[in-house]
Amino acid sequence: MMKPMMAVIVAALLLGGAAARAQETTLRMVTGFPENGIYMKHLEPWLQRFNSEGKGLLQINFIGGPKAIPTFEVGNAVKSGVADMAMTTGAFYTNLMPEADALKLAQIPIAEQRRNGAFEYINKIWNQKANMYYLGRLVEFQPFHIYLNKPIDKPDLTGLKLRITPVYRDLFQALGATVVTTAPGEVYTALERGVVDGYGWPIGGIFDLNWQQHTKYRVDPGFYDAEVSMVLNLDLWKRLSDKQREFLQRQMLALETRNVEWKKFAADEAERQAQAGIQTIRFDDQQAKKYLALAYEVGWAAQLKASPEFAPQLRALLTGRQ
Ligand code: 173
Repeated sequence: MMKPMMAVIVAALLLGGAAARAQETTLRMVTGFPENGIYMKHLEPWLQRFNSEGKGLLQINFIGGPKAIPTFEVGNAVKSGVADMAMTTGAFYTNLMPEADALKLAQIPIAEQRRNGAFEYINKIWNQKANMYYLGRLVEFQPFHIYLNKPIDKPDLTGLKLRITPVYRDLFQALGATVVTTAPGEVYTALERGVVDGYGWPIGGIFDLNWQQHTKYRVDPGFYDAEVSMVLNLDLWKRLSDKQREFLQRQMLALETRNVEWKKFAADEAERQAQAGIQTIRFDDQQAKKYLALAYEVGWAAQLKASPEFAPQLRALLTGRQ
């Protein structure tokens, strides 16, 4: 028989242990981007720190990339709760809500979006239409570019077939291209087989899957701003304790302070592309101005058409122009 005092201590330990375990929640995270790509690399030190500081409270278990859940299914997985959390981009879940693709059109940084009401408005839409809580944005300052294997001398893509996601569709089609949508994981094969003459991608990351081997030109200037964000299943968000939510938000803010790193990365990647023999096709000032104006014009026109309810306010908030 245990002595009474001993029994009390043992009971306290058991209860304490059970309580601590009950409080710790593990978030199963997936990504729509390649597992060994730059975005996962950027995230790795954050994940380590998150899990060491979050012991007993909140943990993240990285399940995997597109092999676990295909790129364009990641949004559905978070919406339904098959996954708890995802690092992905809006273009990968326009099947849930066309508004998802609007974040690429932001012309003010996420830090400002958190101050001017954009962040709350994004959450209003994301909650309602995708059963997601929008946690924050971990990629900024990464404009998109056209990468080609055939030269052009003006903003005209007539006769070219390009790999896209919804990010690039309206612009590339407005410039006369034929388009084919693929996940990042299928770009290399499409280039190698000559199925496409080029692709859209941000300034950084083309080396991750060896696309430089089949890339002759990059077109400047870049347009929009690549958005990669963290989203969470909304039911799960509601189930978390205040303490867990605060911790998660604090970690997200810490991650966002590292977004400035992408500026240097952009410059480094442009240099690396030049080293790899990729030539730059640069529109002259007048062409560039028209090209960028067209990019935003067709981008917002598509948003206004697909989402008359939310696009006007989203545009005001994301561009900082009322
Ligand atoms: O796959 C893509 O080209 C794409 O849509 C995207 C979006 C954000 C960052 C990188 C790629």
